[in-house]
Amino acid sequence: MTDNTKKSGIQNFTVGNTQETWVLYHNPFSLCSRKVRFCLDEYKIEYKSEPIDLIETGKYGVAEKSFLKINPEATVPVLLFEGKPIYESHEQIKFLVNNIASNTPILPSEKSEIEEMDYWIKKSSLVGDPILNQDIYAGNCIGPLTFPLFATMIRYVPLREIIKGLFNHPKKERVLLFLTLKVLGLKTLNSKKLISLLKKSLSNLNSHFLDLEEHLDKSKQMWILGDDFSLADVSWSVIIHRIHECGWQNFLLKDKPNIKEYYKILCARKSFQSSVIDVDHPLVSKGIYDLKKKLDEESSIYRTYKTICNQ
Ligand SMILES: N[C@@H](CCC(=O)N[C@@H](CS)C(=O)NCC(=O)O)C(=O)O
Repeated sequence: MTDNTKKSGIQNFTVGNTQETWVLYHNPFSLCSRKVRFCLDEYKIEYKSEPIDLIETGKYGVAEKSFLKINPEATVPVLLFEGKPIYESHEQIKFLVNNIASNTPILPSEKSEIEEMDYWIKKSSLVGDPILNQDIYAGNCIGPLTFPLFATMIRYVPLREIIKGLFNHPKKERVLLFLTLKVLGLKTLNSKKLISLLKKSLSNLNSHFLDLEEHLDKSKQMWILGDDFSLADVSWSVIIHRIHECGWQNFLLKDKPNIKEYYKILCARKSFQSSVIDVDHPLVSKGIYDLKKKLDEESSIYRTYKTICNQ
């Protein structure tokens, strides 16, 4: 898959002198980290876990000097293979399945199935600037649609930790967003500019979901590629999960019975539970609880959701 980020895939330098075959730098809340953890658990690959904080989970671990040496872009996940970093989660999951010994084949046997799998992986990826190319990548719609949850989580993070990002984080616009969310909370989303960004993200994600709904409806099978679970399912699962965390499911999935059923089956999968559902963080739980309460009470954020969804 080509993308417009500077570097992706395996790099030609080594980090530290790790003896481990696989090391994952990741965060409990990060969507792309969840994707790679799901892949590792699904295919029972042993790895060394290196948790890194995002500001949403308390501090800018991604902007610390030691981590910037591993990924100057200041993002997780980063997967190391024999000490060499692999960038971009869609590259990491493919690299993983191509480089492990397995008794049962992981990749589909037919070329056409591999192409189909790649189509669904690409469609669900988060590539480059998350507010661009949302019509190509469903993953790029997710950042803006997570703003409400960012707002409820960041309440619990000390202001000084966010300010530190102004000095050491390479992407200052991200820091400024979190500063605004910290100061204004959910009211940030009352701005016309943000409402129009969220409308665009929601409408783009809805189109991607309609494609998936139609595909699942036609195939009448359990997984995206049919009877066999694949990386396409790994990649879509975390998007549908995030939609539920942020309370968009009542708007986005109400007319999509096949995705709802598909997600139920995903949630029953042990590897999804161990790598995503059960990987808890106190600030994630608090943020989800607070946002859900506000939506259930039909307070002003609920009305903002309705405006965004044109309801
Ligand atoms: N395209 C990248 C996206 C990585 C990314 O944006 N990660 C987010 C968390 S999901 C991050 O680390 N953000 C750090 C920050 O914004 O400070 C991938 O697929 O791995």
